[in-house]
Amino acid sequence: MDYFLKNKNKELDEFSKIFPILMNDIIYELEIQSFPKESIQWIETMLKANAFGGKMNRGISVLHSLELLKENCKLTSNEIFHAQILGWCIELFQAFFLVADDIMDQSITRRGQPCWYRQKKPNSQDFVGSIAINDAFLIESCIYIIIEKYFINESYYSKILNLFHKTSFQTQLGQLLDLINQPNRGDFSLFNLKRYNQIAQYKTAYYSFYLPVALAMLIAKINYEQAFSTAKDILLPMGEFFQVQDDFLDCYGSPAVIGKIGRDIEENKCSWMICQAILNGTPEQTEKLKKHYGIDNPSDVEIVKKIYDEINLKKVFKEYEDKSYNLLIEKIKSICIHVPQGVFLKLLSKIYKRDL
Ligand code: GPP
Ligand code: MG
Ligand code: MG
Ligand code: MG
Repeated sequence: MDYFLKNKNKELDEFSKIFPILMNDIIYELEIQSFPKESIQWIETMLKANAFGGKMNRGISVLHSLELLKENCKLTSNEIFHAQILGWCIELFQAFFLVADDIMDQSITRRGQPCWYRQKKPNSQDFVGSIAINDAFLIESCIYIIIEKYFINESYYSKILNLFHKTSFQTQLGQLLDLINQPNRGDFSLFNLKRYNQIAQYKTAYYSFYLPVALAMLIAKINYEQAFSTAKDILLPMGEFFQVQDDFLDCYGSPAVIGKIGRDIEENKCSWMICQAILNGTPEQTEKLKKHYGIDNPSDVEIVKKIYDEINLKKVFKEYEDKSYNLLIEKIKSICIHVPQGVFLKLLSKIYKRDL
């Protein structure tokens, strides 16, 4: 156990070391365009605050997947470096989404700190506020600066670009559905698992699970389409499973551990919890939920959580978690033809029974 922990820390240390290199690349872009030092400071503070300091699970997964894809060959230092850079591009992609998502969800904290839009500007008493919208765009643009610098001469350069563009579109579509699936408070007609799964797949699964593996496959120069669709068949349900955990933790997770304070009830979200409450509750419980769900007031939230407890959603979740885990294992064992099973098993092992 100690060995694995040490190894994990060493891996994350190695991965973390790449971040300042990429920051310098971005800063250099501003310097050669004679941007004033305040803007350079802003970019530096903003990137550190938003792209650094997460779990780095998505980022490190590119290298993990590449190692498992090339099972029997030792990776070259160039391949490792490429995997780490693309890993950081996913971390930046995630930061771009989270900065914007926290504004849209009116969230309070992220990774144990106030959300970026709620932080004070450097050397000022004012809040970052709506500048965070532009910061989200800037973080996204950094991805393409970095990809151009390190991949322009690679045969798969345009494939990486297409993959990021397509994944961005998919995530934004998921976010759209997440935001509009709540037309009127108290109207539960759109809260069902079919709609929920589509939201989760688009807003989370493509960028969090398919993207890291697909990028590793590109570095490994895997060309056959079938391999990518096989990976998708496994990774999209895995991403849905991850989002269900996120929704469960939004309600029952400890803010000190997850670093964020749940807002799904207040924000009237089509969360897995409310879909399950509707499925498992009595008509009376559903009526009561309709009265109190989606109100930004602690006593209404309290009532909703009390009904969740009465319905025993913790048990419903536990059963779901075990069932989905077993189904995913079965799926991995049955349809892996082009990609080693280890790639998927490793990802699944990172999220099963997670508490953050
Ligand atoms: C997670 O939803 C989904 C995203 C962070 C994607 C956002 C996409 C954009 C195009 C902005 P969530 O709101 O449940 O995440 P969290 O619980 O971390 O706030
Ligand atoms: Mg959110
Ligand atoms: Mg959201
Ligand atoms: Mg959430």
